[in-house]
Amino acid sequence: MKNLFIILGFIFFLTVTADAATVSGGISKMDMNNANQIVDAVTNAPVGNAKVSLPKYNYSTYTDSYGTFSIGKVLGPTIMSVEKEGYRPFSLTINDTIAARPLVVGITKSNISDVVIASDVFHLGDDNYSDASSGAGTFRLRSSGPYFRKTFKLGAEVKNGSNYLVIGSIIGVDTLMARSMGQNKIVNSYASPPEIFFNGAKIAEIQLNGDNQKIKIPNNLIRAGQQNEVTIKAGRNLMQTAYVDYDDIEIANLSIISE
Ligand SMILES: [Ca+2]
Repeated sequence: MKNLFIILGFIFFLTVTADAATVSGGISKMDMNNANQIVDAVTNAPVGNAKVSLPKYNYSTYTDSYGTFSIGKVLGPTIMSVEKEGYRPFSLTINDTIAARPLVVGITKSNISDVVIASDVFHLGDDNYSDASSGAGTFRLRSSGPYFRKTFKLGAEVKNGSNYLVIGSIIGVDTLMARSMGQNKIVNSYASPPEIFFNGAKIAEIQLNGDNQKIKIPNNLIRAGQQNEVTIKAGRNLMQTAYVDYDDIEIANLSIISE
């Protein structure tokens, strides 16, 4: 009997963990009218006329005055992005399981110091990738090459705060860590992580796929009131030595926020 309680306890624990996983990335579930809804993350008020897009399906729609919207059937991991004037661009990676249930997504008002570097989805790599990759099936765009580079101006005041590069969503990262976390089904190889550079200095490596990854930008690298540059370099397949095989990835929404 005692063993049965232990087993039941273990099952309960697993259930809680599985539920917790579905509410990560700013999503929570609600039964209200069984509808998907966009709300203000602070006030919980519905956000109407927000644009919701699934780039993979070439699909976009706008929320109604109750903030509700519908999306069709989704297969595999898919980036969903939300745009609304006055709010930070938001994206999250959904799949068939998540899309089958009502989604409530909280979005956050933008600050005057926010800098949107890219509000769309872009593909880095060489368009040569395995069906088992954590992004395969989701990739829609042709690769723009192994690098992304963008120059933008930052205000003079940003050095007063903490500054972060925020990656809205990233899919297709096939590092050893991504593989060990079950993010892809590749058996025989793995890739080096994509590298992030700020004004030429490496500030991060991206080991995992996911939403809203925040990377701290050291203030000493920032040229306040001047042009600054972000570079993202795709990783490489470390098991392919005959030629360079970049790890194909897609990124949605790139911005800099100051807090
Ligand atoms: Ca490749």
